[in-house]
Amino acid sequence: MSSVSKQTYAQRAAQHPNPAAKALLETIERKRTNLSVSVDVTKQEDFFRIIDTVGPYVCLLKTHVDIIEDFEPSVIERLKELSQKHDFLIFEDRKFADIGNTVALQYSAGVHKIASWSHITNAHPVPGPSIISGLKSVGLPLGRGLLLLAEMSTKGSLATGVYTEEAVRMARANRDFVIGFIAQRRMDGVGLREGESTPDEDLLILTPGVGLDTRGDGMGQQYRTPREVIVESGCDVIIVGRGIYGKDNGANVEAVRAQAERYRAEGWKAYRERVDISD
Ligand code: 6AU
Repeated sequence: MSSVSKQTYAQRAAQHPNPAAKALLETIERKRTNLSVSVDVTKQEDFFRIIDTVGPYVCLLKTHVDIIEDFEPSVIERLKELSQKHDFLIFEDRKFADIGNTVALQYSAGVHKIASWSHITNAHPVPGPSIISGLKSVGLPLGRGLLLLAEMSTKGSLATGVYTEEAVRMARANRDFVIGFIAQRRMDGVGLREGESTPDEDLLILTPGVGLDTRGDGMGQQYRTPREVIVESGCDVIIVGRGIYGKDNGANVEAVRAQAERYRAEGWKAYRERVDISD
């Protein structure tokens, strides 16, 4: 496995040029957690209860704000307060996928004004490099970071082969703003052309499709364990949703806390195994 995956999060934080990636790596190291919880619930009450419970255990809190039925601008203010209180970054999982001009508007404006509060967001590379230019025109001046979906966790995903390679090339050409990928494995060396090398490249891998108790959800999602993801595939952050808040929108606070602690511990243990920290 590549040298970056053998480095500690702290070593990588010290070298990373993008402020959002640097802050994420520093947060991971400070809180000793590579867990990101995905809070995919539709009511403010459930959303904030889960966030306040998992907050101490996460480096990054992932949202889909467009599924909140009782959304109002104060949701963002509360989310920002909780991010301060618990010391985590925010990742709005918007999966932009349109032409540059449209995504710039979707990112900066509308009801949600994502760029103004979300440290990290993501995009499908399907439109080509112009999607990065559009998002970058908004996000770079704000110190934000972008993840490209180079692969997906779902059965039958079309994001494979040449598509994945081209996604990595697009990221390499925009390393000031593209901080890494949503993917299932490390991308170091993927898409390199004859004679090309990228020794100092640090593109982060954030990986959904993580679960300890089940292998799928009956709707195409596929789960692997934190160890498979972090040690065997060399990824950096595990993204866990239903594995933590369960089937009842996280109604049982103690159960949510216990699962968050469990995934944090598994993710951190796997990281220590990968970088060979034994103390
Ligand atoms: O753990 P789950 O299955 O409850 O939730 C997984 C979360 C969901 C998905 O929208 C998201 O991760 N996701 C993504 C992301 C993060 O972009 C990509 C992907 O390939 N698979 C996936 O599940 O909020």
